Amino acid sequence: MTLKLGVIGAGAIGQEHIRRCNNVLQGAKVVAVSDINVDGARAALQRLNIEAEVYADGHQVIQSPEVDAILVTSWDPTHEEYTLAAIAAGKPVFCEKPLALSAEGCRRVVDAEIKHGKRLVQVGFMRPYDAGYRALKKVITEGGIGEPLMLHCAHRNPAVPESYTTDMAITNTLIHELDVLRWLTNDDYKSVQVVFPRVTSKSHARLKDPQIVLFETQKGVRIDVEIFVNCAYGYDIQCEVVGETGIARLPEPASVQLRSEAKLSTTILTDWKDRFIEAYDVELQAFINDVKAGQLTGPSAWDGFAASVAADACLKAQQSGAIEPVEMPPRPAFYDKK
Ligand code: NAI
Ligand code: ISE
Repeated sequence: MTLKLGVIGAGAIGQEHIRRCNNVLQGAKVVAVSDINVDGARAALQRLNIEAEVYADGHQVIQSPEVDAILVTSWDPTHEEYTLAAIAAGKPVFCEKPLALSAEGCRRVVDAEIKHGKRLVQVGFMRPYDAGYRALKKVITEGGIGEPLMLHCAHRNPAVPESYTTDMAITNTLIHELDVLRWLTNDDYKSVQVVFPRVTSKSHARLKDPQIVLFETQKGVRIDVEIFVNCAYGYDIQCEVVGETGIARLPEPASVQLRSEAKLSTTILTDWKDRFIEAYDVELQAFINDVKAGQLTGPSAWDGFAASVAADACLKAQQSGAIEPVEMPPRPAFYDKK
């Protein structure tokens, strides 16, 4: 059986996911798309040479009897509403990060899913599907560097538009680390502080860039994450784990080493689409397979909530300059092994 997908939001990642679902992955097909920019959605489908019904309202996609499962790839503030509507319709939903703009919003999704009685939500945290992060986790889990003591991380984008604000460095960008570092270390955050270095001249009026986010975890691990979204030179994701007996680093993406014109060089990628292209393929194939098998296993609404609890504390720390607690409630049994 081919799983019929409805996609809400046909921008950058929406188009990428439509392309991969129809041309790369197995067992699913996009049959309906919606975007507030209807003409843009039509033009995108034409460019991709894909035929699908186009709707102006995302709720029409959710309600369509032709659609079995939903992908939410619209702007961050719309995620909660569409995910709640998909749960109300009893349809599985893959929601891009963040699940909602606040922990409160994520909690509403968690509560709705628990009330429904079965997992319906997967959050678009793709890094746990990345081969490099998986290899790093294996080293840690197998004791290759002893117990982790410190993590040094960086999340660098070449540039962001003027619509990107200081808080989005947390809710839109750091949210990936907030999820993947919990998964990597099997630990939870205890407190956080945000430090602002000198602002780059490449930033905009409403964005303080870069930022350094400092965590202490429940096990006492110290983590620093640099978020630098106008770094100018490329798209660069770094993660180094310092353990009791050694250091493990996230591998760099494969790149030919070039000796030319008296220089030794390798290329640095410039776009998240290329950096995580395989991870996106694997996460969405897992979603499709799991929906067909009747049991979701990927990043859950609870993971979305946990990341947003930490994000809320980071936002508070941005404002206060102080060390803020991260208060994570216990996980409901509903999310055990689900
Ligand atoms: P984008 O701006 O290129 O595309 C968003 C699209 O959503 C636009 O076409 C816009 O018209 C549409 N839209 C906005 N409100 C809508 C609504 N109410 N109903 C239907 N369509 C609506 O943005 P981009 O980069 O594609 O990001 C989309 C989402 O995906 C964001 O939430 C972002 O955080 C997430 N994302 C995740 C990535 C990842 O690495 N997992 C990478 C990039 C984006
Ligand atoms: C974007 O929305 C993503 O999710 C990318 O993975 C991230 O690197 C970027 O900072 C976000 O704006």
